[in-house]
Amino acid sequence: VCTKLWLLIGLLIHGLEYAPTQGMDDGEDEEDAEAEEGECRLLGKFDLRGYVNAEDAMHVIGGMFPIHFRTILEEDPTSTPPMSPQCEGFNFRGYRWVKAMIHAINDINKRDDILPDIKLGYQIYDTCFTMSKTVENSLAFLTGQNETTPVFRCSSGAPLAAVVGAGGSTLSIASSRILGLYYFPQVGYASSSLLLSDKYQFPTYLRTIPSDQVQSQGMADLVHHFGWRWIGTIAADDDYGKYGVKAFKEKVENAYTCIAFSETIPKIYSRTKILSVVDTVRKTNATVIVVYSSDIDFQPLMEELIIGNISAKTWIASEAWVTSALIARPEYFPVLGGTIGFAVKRGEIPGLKEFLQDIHPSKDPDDDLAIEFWQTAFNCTWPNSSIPYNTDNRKNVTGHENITDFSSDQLCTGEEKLEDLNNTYLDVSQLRITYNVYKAVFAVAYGLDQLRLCEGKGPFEPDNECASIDDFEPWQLMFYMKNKMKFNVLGESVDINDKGDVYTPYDILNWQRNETDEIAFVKVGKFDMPNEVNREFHIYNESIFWNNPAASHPRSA
Ligand code: TCR
Repeated sequence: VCTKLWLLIGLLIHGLEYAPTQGMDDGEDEEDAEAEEGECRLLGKFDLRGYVNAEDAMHVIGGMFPIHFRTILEEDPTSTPPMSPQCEGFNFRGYRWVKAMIHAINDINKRDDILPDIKLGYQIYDTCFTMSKTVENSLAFLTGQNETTPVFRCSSGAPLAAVVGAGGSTLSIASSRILGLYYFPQVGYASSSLLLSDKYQFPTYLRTIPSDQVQSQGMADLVHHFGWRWIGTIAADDDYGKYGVKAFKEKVENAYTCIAFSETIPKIYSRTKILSVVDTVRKTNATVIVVYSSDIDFQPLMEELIIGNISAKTWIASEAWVTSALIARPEYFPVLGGTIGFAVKRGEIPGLKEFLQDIHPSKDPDDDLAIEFWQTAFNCTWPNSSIPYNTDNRKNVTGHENITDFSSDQLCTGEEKLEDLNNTYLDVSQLRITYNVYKAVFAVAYGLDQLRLCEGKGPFEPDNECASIDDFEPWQLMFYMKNKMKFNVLGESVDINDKGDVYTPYDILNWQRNETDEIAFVKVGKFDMPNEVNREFHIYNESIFWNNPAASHPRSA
């Protein structure tokens, strides 16, 4: 089984990592004459950053999170052996998600009503918000490596039960295509693209965030509620943005409502393309604009909208940026004040705040991420550390001029106080995706528990057998994760249907300014679609702030 897996992977990525020694079959090559079957040679290197704790664990859950914003582009990769790129741009929010996953696993390990006496471990990697890293991570899960030198996932080490991730839709789609080949269960916490509901293409993908069919319907209801006629749309150039806008258009367009323009935000930074979007926004008569994009992709456009002094527009925010600290900045308020957006259900996770605060670079000198966290958060350099922070190599490659290097020569003392920090990482007031991460881990644990509880007559061929929790195949776990996934997390019932989808309600938020001039996300309504057909849309009108001189509900006629 291992050899097959390995050969297939080799074919799949034409030798990104290990491939069988050439000439092994014909035996003509002198040097390879003595090569044993299965001997390998190194083709390049993975660079896997993250957290692995699988010691004395019985089962390991994989995780993929955007701990960094991007990889550093290398210009000439053919003059050296292929090396996995480095990442930069520390993402505090993604880092909090990682911690939430670890916290969930710790919580499950402490409980004795779910998986009693079974210790779960984790293997968590950074996707750096890019496709190449995500593919690398997915292969690492399959081959079982947790260092830079891969081994086959054979008998050593605890088996990987399932994978939680991979963040954005485009990344989940990439990893799901690989994991799906082996029927490996995967539970997403943020990927909401409608494509992922297609079980022919993504047979093993489940999620704890609703599909964007729901959100797009909510946006369309919002537009109809206020009777807006002309709507502009802006989408990130990925499976989230493009399919989200597509669903929105299908649901909103009718004899009365029309689309004024449709623009996309480039994935690779290009000022020219961004300026052309700004130009469209300036010229349009539509006063209502829907933006389906992650915060990371939207931010460069936001900068240009500020420079271009665009105002008096009402922005409709998709879930991915509606409460993002990257976008919800006081300096953006002149443009974005009054934004109305959809946000998935909030949750409280007991003990998470304390767990997040329990971080210090001196705790573990090998914990590169904790050191980078500290350096970035307090803008200082940890003594004797060679871990870079606040670097931005984009300007070398893409002519990105706006960005400066914020690194400082100041040394960290270790006395810096987390409590003084006003940072997304520690903000537990808006746990939405974080809460989904927590639920996703519980979904895996619940599936494992169902598998464990099988006794006597089971579902598996040939003789209605059960699988054993001590030794099962990922596809056997998948059987349980496909059927009757209904369980409780922190008092809330989670119900994942046979398409792997959930239907959880959305809060409708409006951006207003509070007394201290910060942006407050005020809940002005609710959208609940408990299944494919029924829905409920409510706006508590009085409380909305409109960002136009008359402070009144725009007409967008
Ligand atoms: N779905 C997006 C990614 C995403 C996200 C987020 C990223 C969503 N919500 C919040 C960061 C923070 C919703 C996708 O690509 O599917």
